[in-house]
Amino acid sequence: MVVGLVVTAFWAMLPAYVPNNAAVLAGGGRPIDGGRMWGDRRLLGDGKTWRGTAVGTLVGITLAAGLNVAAAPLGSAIGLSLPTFPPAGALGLAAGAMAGDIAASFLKRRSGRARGAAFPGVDQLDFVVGALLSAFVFAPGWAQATFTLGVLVVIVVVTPVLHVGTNIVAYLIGAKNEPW
Ligand code: CTP
Ligand code: MG
Ligand code: K
Repeated sequence: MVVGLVVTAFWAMLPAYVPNNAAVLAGGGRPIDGGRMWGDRRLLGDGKTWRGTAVGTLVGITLAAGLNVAAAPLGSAIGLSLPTFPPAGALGLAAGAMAGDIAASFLKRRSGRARGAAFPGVDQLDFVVGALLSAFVFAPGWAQATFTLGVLVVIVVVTPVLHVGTNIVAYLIGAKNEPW
């Protein structure tokens, strides 16, 4: 029962998890802030690019479309009713994850953290908060049905573990500059 909840929560958040990793692989090119400063610091920094953000969002939406096809056959094979993603829900999760990460960079720069500096807690949950908030705004009925209290609790507990693990792997294979 708990395993089912964890699998369902992970599935429902995949279109929010994958965009950040896709952005790391696709990143580069023009920064979103165009190099702008606020006081003596950058607004967002060179780590938030148009290309990374666009590719991350598109990958998340495409993944959601693929999950929609797989949900019924895979769900019946493992005896779970896996959620599918309406377009507004998929967009909300993917774009919201990117927006949450961008908002965190804004907070990092304002609090004097250089690009790439760790911000424990915020680094692990920024994209979750962004993804869930925008899913609830873009597709409220779907989000309420999908992200029940139990699913939300699992997401908040499991995501930081996944995030830390994924980033260590990304660092070890050379895809990321820092292991966080
Ligand atoms: N990236 C990107 N666009 C985004 C998010 C990430 O291009 N919207 C790419 C950048 O190349 C970035 C890398 O993914 O350097 C790692 O992402 P992240 O750790 O979020 O950025 P940092 O470089 O650590 O910068 P910050 O301190 O602002 O988080
Ligand atoms: Mg970083
Ligand atoms: K980040």
